[in-house]
Amino acid sequence: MPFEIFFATGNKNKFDEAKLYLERNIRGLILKQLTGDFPEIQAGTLEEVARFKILAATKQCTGNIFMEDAGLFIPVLNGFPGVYSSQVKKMLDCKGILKLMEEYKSLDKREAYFEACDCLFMPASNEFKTFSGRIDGTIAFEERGKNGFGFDPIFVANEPRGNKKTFAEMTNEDKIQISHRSRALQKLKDFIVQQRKLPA
Ligand code: ITT
Repeated sequence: MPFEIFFATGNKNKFDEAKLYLERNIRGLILKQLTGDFPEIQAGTLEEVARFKILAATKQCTGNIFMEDAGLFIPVLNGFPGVYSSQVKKMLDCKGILKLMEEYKSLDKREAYFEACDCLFMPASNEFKTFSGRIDGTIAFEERGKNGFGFDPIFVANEPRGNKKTFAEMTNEDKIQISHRSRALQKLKDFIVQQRKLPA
């Protein structure tokens, strides 16, 4: 039996990656995008932001729904841009991050990770569940690649072993094998499969 889940996001790239991953991994699932004006709070963690964001969306949609807050964290910059990634992308963009990283030449100082936190609400279980995923890597020395979105041109994942490509040089297909988003969605998938008693 086909069933629907809504992903409330204004970001088409995020939606496309999630659709590719979830429709392949949950039999019968149709992922739909719900666009709208969902206010974000400024909070200390992705989970707090994701939990807040979904409240407005559940007022507009009575179906199964999830939202995501994600960001790029750079330890040498005390986690910046982190929960501010969306605004920082608009204001500084990749070039601004590269500028901030100029004084850090060694790869260990250029360590970074992407993290995603997805918050799911299923009316049948009447609870909010969160699922997180993370991918470690480094900040490149220049922007490379045309695919993806956001900080993809400056992020080089540590996987697969020996990888030198930025996320923007990978196809969506390659990115979803390792990304923070698909790692969070894998946990969300396991929960849905168990809730709906679907074959895994
Ligand atoms: P919605 O809130 O509407 O879902 P958004 O683009 O604002 O869309 P987030 O707040 O989750 O999404 O993400 C914050 C920013 O972090 C995002 O705009 C990107 O710049 C960056 N980001 C998150 N995931 C990324 C990814 O997989 N690749 C590159 N940049 C990413």
